[in-house]
Amino acid sequence: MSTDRSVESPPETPLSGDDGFAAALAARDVPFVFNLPGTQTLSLLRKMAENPAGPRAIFIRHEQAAAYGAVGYAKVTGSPAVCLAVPGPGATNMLTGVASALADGIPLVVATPQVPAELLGRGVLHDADLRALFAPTVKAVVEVDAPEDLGPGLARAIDLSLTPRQGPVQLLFPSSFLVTRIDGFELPDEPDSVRQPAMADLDAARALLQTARRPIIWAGDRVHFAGAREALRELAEALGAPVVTDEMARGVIAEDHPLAIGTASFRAMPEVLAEADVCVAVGTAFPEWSTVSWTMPVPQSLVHLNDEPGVFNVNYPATVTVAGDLAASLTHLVAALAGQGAPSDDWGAARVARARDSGTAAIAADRAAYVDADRGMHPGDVVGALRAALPADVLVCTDGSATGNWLSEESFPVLASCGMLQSDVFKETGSALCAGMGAKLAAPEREVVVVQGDGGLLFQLGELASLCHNDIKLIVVIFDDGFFNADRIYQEYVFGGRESDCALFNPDFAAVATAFGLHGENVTSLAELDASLRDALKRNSSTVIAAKVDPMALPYRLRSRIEVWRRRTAAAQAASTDSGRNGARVTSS
Ligand SMILES: Cc1ncc(C[n+]2csc(CCOP(=O)(O)OP(=O)(O)O)c2C)c(N)n1
Ligand SMILES: [Mg+2]
Repeated sequence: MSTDRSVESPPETPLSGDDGFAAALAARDVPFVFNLPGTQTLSLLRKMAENPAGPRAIFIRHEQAAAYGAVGYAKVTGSPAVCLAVPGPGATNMLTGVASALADGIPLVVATPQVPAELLGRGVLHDADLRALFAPTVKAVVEVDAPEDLGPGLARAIDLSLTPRQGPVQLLFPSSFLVTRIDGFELPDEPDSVRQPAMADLDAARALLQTARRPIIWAGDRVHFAGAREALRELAEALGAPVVTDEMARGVIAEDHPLAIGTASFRAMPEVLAEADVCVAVGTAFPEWSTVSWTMPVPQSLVHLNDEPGVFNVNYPATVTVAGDLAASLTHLVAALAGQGAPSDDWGAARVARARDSGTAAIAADRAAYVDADRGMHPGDVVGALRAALPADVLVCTDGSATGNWLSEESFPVLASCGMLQSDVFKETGSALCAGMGAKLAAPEREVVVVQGDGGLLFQLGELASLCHNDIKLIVVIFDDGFFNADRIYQEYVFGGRESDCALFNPDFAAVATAFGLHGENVTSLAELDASLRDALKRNSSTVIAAKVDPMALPYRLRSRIEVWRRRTAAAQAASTDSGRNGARVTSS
C-alpha cells in the first residue's frame, strides 16, 4: 500500500462509497462504465457526471450490450472496462457477455451491486444469488464487506482481470455501499505483472529453431495485447517463416506482408502446415475454430511462447515452452537467430505466394461452378466490395453468423491490428453492434464497421439508439439474406431439413435506421453498396446499410464445419443406440 493513494473525507463534502469507485476508475485509467441505470447505481452515475474529465458512463439499452461493449473495448486496448447493472435481472442480462469474455480470455470488471445480505432469499425486489450465478463465468470474485473498501476492491478487481489468464472479474458489493458515508479509503498500488522469460527456455527454443528447414509461426491475440506485433514480424523475417494467425488475432501481421499466410480457414493452410517442420506458436491457445476443430497438422516440433502459460500442452503438445513477456521472448529470439533466413528456397515468401495463388484459383473455381439464381449479391463479392471501399486500418466487428464466415475468406485481407474483432469460443450472434460501440470508444480515430447478419441485428436492435445517445459513429453493414443462415446451412447439409425452420421475418432496415435518427439504405447491387460505403465514410454520424445477399452460397469455412457436425451427429446417434436405458438423474434440487 502506498500512502499517496489514500483519500480522506473533507468535512464540508463527505465522501461515500461511490467516490472510492470513481477514484479507482481514474487511478487505473479505466475510461468507461457501460451501464443501464437503476435506483442502485444512480448516485455513482451522478458522481461521474460531476467530473466530465473523468471516466464516462456509456448508457446502453440492454445490459447484455454493457458486457459486449466492455469486451469490444478490451479487445482493442487490452485493458478492462467496467460493466454495471442493477441487481437481479440487470445483472443476469450481462451473463452472456461475461461468459464469452472468460472463454476468450478478455479482461473486464462486472460490477454487481447486490440487495442487502439480510434480505437475500426472502423475495426482496431483484433477489438473486449473484455470486452463485456468476461463479462459473468469472475468473475471480472480489467481494466487498465495507463501504470504504469499494474503491480498493474495484482497483483489485481491475488488476486481477489483467493477471494470467486474463478474464472477467466480478465486483460484488451491497448496493447501499455506494451511498454510505466513509471517512476515507486507500487504493492499492498497481502490481507489476510482467514476467520475464527464463534464459534456459529461450536457449532451448533457439536450439530447436536452428534445426528448422521449413519453420512456421502460429500467432494468437496475445501478440497484440503484449505489444509484440513488430517483434513478431521481425522473427518471421529472421526465420523466413510463414505466419498463420488465429481468427481473433487477424492483423497481428498485415495480411499483405509477403510472409503472412492468413488463418486456418484459408484454403492452402493444411498443405503448408503439413510441409512445415518446426512451429513457433506465439500467444495462442490453439482454440477450436482457429484450428478447424484441431484438425490442422501443426508440426510436432513445437515451440510455444506465451505470457499465459496455462494454455501450454492443452491442445497441441509442445517440445519447448517459454512462459513470460512475449515482446521480450520474441526480441531475444530475433537477436539470437538474426541472419538465419529460410534454409529452403521453396519456403518463406515463395511458399506464401504459391499458397495465395492457389487460394485465388480455388475461389475463382468455386465461383465459376456457382449457379447464380439472382437471389441477391454473392456474399463473397460483398466482402470484396467492403475491402475495396474501406480504409486499410478499418476495424471490423462481426459475430456468430454465416456472414462472419464470409469475412474469413481470403477476399478480406486484414491489414491492421484488431482489424477483425470476433469471439472465438462463444461466437454469440448479435454481439457485433455492441462490441463495435466499445471498439469505437477504444479507437475513435479509426473507422469501425460492424458487419453482421439480419438475424443478429435484431438481437440488439435497441442499441441503434445508443449510437445516437452516446454520439458513437459506426457503419453497420447488414447481410440481408432472410435467414438465420448459418443454421439454415446446417439444416440443409447436416439434417436435410426444411429451410423455413430458419427463415426470418425482416423489417425494412433502411426505414428502421431512419426511425432511430440514423442514415439508412437498402442496397441490391455492388455499385450501390460501394457508393453507400463511400458516403458513410464521409458522414460524421452512423449509417446502416442493408445489403441483399444470396443465402444459398456456402462460405468455405462452413464446409469443414459441416463435416465436423456430420461426424458429431453420427457419433451421437451411434452413442444413443449403444447406451441403452440409463435414465435421467436429478443432480440438484
Ligand atoms: C446468442 C446466440 N444464439 C444462437 C446462436 C446460434 N446461431 C449461430 S449462427 C446463427 C444465425 C445468425 O443469423 P444471422 O445473424 O442472420 O447471420 P447469417 O448466418 O444469416 O449470416 C445462430 C442463431 C448463437 N451463435 N448465438
Ligand atoms: Mg441472416
